[in-house]
Amino acid sequence: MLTIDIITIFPEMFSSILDESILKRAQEKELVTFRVHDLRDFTKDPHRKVDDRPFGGGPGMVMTPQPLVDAVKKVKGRRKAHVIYLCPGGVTFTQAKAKALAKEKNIILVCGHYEGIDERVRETVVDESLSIGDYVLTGGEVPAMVVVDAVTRLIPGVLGKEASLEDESFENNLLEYPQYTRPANFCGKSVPAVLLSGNHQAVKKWRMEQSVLRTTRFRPDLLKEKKYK
Ligand code: 4FV
Repeated sequence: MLTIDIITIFPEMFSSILDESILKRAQEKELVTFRVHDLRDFTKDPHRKVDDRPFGGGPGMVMTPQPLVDAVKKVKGRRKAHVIYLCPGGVTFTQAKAKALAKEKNIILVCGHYEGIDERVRETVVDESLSIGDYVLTGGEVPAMVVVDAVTRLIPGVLGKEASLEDESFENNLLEYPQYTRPANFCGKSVPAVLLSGNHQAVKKWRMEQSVLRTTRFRPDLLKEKKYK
């Protein structure tokens, strides 16, 4: 079973997403364990401080190494765990990375804040830095939630049988085909006839064509990575 530990100065931010819907049920089905840790519980600073001014001057504050390093070591204990720091400078998080992480036994997510963390934390306890995209957020909590959600739903048994992981976006580096549901006619807009034909072969062919068309139009970069030349 996968255990995901999260180290943050805002532990309460996670209560909402971890105690709802699919993530909640995944815990109830003992398919995954989430543990959220308050970084301030690990600081030796008498005022529970976890940040300080940057050496070399400049704006903002930097997260000090002691609380982060001690927190990761304590949370890890004697277990083998994959430690991830969320930051804009990290490797871009993708579906392929989510699939790889879903096979791990223990993941520790480190959430930064302010201008980031003391570099010696990376050198000491971080295995990998991940970014959810080329923009700057106020903290690593939202990126950590993105990773938790994308990874947990890939754990076998988390998504019910009705949900298929087979032909969703980024499978085969293709965007997903258009979806339709009742009513067949909505505000004068109908549904592509092939989807009402009952001809599964024709539906499968149409969906692949739509996926390639959409990917070509909206994400040609994905095709470059794939053999659909
Ligand atoms: C981020 C991202 C991100 C940067 C300063 C937290 C913030 C603050 N993390 N993907 N994009 N982090 O913007 O992962 O420390």
